Amino acid sequence: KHGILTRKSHADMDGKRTPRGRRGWKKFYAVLKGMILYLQKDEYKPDKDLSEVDLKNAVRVHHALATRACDYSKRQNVLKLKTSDWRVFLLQAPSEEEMMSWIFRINLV
Ligand code: I3P
Repeated sequence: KHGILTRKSHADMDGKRTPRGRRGWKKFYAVLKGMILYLQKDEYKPDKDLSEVDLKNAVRVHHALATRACDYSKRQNVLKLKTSDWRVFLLQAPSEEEMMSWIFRINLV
């Protein structure tokens, strides 16, 4: 699965709140492949290697939990992703349908 996702980092690997300065929203081209959600700067090209930054932004979604971000109302179609290493991301999809589809697919991994 792939598509546009806008990401906000809410908590880091230690489970602590992501500090100010790193809590902004950023748009990515997201690709879910195997157990990894790649958050890439540019659209996926099969023949192109991922950049170092793209690899750094990749999220392991094995044993992660995706839910609708019910407690976040500033933006629409936002899902909450909790990873097995205690990170928390808010991910905004372009539509309700896309958000539901991402939640479903992430939780299948
Ligand atoms: C954050 C940025 C986010 C905002 C966040 C700020 O600043 O303005 O958009 O979240 O508020 O800390 P920075 O880019 O300097 O990290 P919202 O869009 O949800 O308001 P927060 O600290 O209350 O999460």
